[in-house]
Amino acid sequence: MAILNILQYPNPRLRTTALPVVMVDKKVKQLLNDMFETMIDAKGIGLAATQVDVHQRVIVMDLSEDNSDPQVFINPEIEVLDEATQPYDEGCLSIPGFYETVERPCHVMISALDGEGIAFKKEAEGLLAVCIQHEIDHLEGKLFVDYLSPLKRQIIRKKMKKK
Ligand code: GNR
Ligand code: NI
Repeated sequence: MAILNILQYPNPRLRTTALPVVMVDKKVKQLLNDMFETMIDAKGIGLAATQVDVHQRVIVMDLSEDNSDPQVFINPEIEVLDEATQPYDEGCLSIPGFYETVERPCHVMISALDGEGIAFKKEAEGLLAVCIQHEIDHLEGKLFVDYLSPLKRQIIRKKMKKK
């Protein structure tokens, strides 16, 4: 196990598009373990491989209080089930200290492979729906600040560069 370095905005590597995983082999399982350890250490509820500079479609998540509910999503896709959106104050381990409200569809169907490479589908609402969309955005090189006004994004970018 290892704690991996989390890329910080505005590192251009965060804009890389991840490629699908071809086979869930030992190397991918090692990555999943390292990503869980990194996410827990950073006190996050989710982590996309893009954030640790690995450009494969891999996400880990744990929405429980005590890290008792680990979830893996490999090659995830979502289908929007309801165009209605919900606002949520989002944060990101790649943009620490900044929280802004983002509107996203509130009801989606997730299709993915689990940590053993088995395909599954899961309906998501609430925090799971918010988080999976935030993480899939990372895999496509997108960040929550991209939903903000250019002015707000520029302010966050400048403050992050100062750190
Ligand atoms: O830890 C995280 N919290 C969070 C809060 C609201 C909306 C999304 C998130 S995901 C974030 C971890 C992270 O950066 N994942 O990419
Ligand atoms: Ni994030």
